[in-house]
Amino acid sequence: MTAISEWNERFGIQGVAEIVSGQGGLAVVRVSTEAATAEVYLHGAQVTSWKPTGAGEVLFVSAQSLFVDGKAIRGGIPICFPWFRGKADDAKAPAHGVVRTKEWELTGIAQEGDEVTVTLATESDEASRKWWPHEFRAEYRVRVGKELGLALTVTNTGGTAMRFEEALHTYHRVGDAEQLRVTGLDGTAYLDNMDGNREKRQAGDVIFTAPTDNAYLNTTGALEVVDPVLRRRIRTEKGNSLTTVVWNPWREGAKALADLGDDEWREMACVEASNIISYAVELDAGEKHTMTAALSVSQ
Ligand code: TA6
Repeated sequence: MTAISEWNERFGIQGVAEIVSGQGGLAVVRVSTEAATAEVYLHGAQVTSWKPTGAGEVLFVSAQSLFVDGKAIRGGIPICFPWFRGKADDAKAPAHGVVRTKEWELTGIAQEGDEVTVTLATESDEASRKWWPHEFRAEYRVRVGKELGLALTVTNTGGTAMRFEEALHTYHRVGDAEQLRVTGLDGTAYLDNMDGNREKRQAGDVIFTAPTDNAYLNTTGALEVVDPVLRRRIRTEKGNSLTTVVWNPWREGAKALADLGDDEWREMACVEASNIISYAVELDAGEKHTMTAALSVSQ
């Protein structure tokens, strides 16, 4: 485990990007420029805060979240890989894969004008091989500015083909989940995970009236979380992502999650650029794939 002082020596940019000890003593990159501030934990390469100048916090993190090695942070942008939700062929495997619960390596911090790009990487290891027999390298670029640009590149470093699911499981901070709507999915087929993954078709915008866990299929379009309470729209433009997941646990789901406050379901909505289920990615040996998502905020 690299000491925080060493990370700073290698990559810190005084007054712009510093690595400090964050919650639970976990290392976090704190970025601050004219355009925005942000926090990126090495744990899970998880962005936990992004505030474009003039806008409030865009991401939700639970007050009950754990910040512990081996556990997932509840909020921000967890990276799900190489499977989504439970592992189809192994109920004992950790949900959402193996990279959100471990420390990634910080591989660079670069400033260009009022934008700062933080890069991190992780690779297959003994822990990942326990659940998944493939060799991979995952590289993540986080571009912090007026927009938040995310790029997850997965390389098959093994000798055989591999198939994986991936998601940027973005928790949007919202004023009231009961009053917002998600646009960009009208007419799209989806699998309803609250109803045995029955296939349905979206009519109009997504509004939350109950526990919602939908996987929208074969959709590449941009999405907007339209929030009348915070009077803002959070837009997501996706790249190389063929599915979108929309989730809110509602009252019941929040009660069932130890690391989410009973009333916090109201303050969050997950809209997730992803490639899951029948749109999982297949890579031959040596091949790589990049999925991107760019977030922006408007009134
Ligand atoms: O993205 C929606 C979802 O897959 C739901 O099924 C729900 O389980 C949620 O993720 C949270 O998963 P987690 O493992 O972080 O509790």
